Amino acid sequence: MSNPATPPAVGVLDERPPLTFPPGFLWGAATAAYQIEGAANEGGRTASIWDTFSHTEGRTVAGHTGDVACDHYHRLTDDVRLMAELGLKSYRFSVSWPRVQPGGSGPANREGLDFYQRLVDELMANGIEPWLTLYHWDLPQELEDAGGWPARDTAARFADYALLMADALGDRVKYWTTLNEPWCSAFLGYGSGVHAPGRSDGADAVRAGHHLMLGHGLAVQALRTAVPGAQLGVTVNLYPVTPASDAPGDIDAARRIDGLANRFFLDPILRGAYPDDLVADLAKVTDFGHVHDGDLATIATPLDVVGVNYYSRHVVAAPVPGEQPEAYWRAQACWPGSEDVRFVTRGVPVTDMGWEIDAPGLVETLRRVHEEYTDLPLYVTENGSAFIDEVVDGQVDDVDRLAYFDAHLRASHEAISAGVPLRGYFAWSLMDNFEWAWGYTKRFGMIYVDYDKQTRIPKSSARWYAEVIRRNGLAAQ
Ligand code: IFM
Repeated sequence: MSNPATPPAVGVLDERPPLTFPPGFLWGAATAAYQIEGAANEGGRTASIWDTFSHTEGRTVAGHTGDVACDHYHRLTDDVRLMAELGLKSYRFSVSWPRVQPGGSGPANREGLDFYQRLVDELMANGIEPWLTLYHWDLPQELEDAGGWPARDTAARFADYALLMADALGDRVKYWTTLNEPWCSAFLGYGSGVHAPGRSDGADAVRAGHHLMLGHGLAVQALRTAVPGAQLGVTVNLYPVTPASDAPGDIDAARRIDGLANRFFLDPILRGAYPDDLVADLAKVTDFGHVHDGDLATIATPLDVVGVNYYSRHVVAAPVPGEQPEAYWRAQACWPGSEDVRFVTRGVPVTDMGWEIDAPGLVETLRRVHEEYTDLPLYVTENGSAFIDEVVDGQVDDVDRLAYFDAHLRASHEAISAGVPLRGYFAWSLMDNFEWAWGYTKRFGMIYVDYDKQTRIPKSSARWYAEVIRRNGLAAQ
C-alpha cells in the first residue's frame, strides 16, 4: 500500500457543482451543557467531574472553567432566536446530569428540569426539533467519588437518570441520544487522564468503556417503554485508521488502533460482542472479568438511529523499539495495550486543533458503518473545525471553517449517493464554547462569542450554513 490518500486541500473553493440533499434532511447544530451553560452553582446544580477537574490546577489551559461559559443558562431565549435566524431544523443539546439530579441519585431537581423544559418549549415554538443527549461527559462528582464509570453501579444510576428525563420531556422530545463519544469518556477520562476525571489506568479505561455501554443499553430499554415513539440512539466518534505504509507492522498498528477507537464500541452496540482481536490485544491490560453474563445482550438492545461524530483520520505506524520517551507514552495512554503505536502526520492542512482535514474520511466512515454494521438511519451528529477567528469591523470572516463545512457536506452527499441512509447533519458547534482541556482557546462555533461581554456575532460560516439549509443543499462554487 502506498501512503494514505491525501485529501484535497481545503481553504480554496474551486469549481464544485450544486448539490441537493434528500427532502426532509435534518439540518442542525450541536452544543453540550458544560461547554455553554455556565450557571455552575445556580438552580440547585451540584458539581460534575468537569467542575472538579477544571478547578484543579494545571488541568485546563490557563485554568479555564465552565463556570460561566457562554452563559447560555441565562440567555436561552436569545440563543434560540439566533438558531431560528439560521433556519436550523434541529438543535442537539445535552442535559447536565447534576443540574437535573444533583449528586446523581435521588429525586429530580425541579429548577433544573424547568430550564430544559423552557429550552424545549422555546425550540418547538420556533419550529426547531429538539435532539437531546443525556450524557456529554458531565458525570455528577458524587458518582465519580463512588467509583465513576469503572464501577458497574454507575450504569444503573445512568438508567435511572434517563427515566427521570423521560418523565420530564418524553412528551415533547422525539430524538434521544444516550451517550456522546463514549471513547472520550472512557479513554481520555480514565486512560490518558487529559479529560475529567483525570485518572490514568488502562484497565479502568476499558471497564469505563464497558459500563458506559451497559448504561447506554439499560437506558435504551428504559426509554423504549417510557417514551413510545422515540427515536433512540447513541453517538460514537469514529476515525478511519490508515496504516502509514503497507509494511505488516504498520498494518497491524492500524488494526489495533481501529479496534480501540472504533470497534470497541461499534461491535458490542451493533453486533453484541467484543472483537476477538481487541480482546487479545488487551489481554495484558484486562481479562474482561468485568463483563457479566447478559451484558452484551443489554448493550446491543436495538436502536432506531446511530449518530456519528467525525473530525479527522488517524494514520499510524508500527512502534520503533527503544523510541518511547515518557512524555510520548503518557500522551498515548488512551490506547491501552497499544501505547507504543506511532501516530504520524502527512503534512496536509490541519485545523487549529492540529487535526488533519480529511473530508473523504467522512465518506469512508459513513460507508463503513452502513456496509459493515447496520441498515439503521445515520446522522452526522457532530462535524466541524477550530480555527483562529478575528473580529474585523464587527464581522468574523471564517473562510477556513466555511470551506471545512463545504467539503464535509459534499462528502456527506457522496455517502448518500453511495447508498448510506444519512438523514441529517449537525454542525459542531452552534457557538464558540469551552473546549474542555483547551478551555476557551479553541473556537469551533459558527457564532462568535465574546466571553467578556457575552455578545454573539454570526460568522460567515453561519450565514453560509443558513443558505445551505434554505436551499436544502449546496450552491455551485
Ligand atoms: O467540543 C467537542 C465536543 O464536546 C465533542 N466532540 C468533539 C468536539 C471538538 O473537540
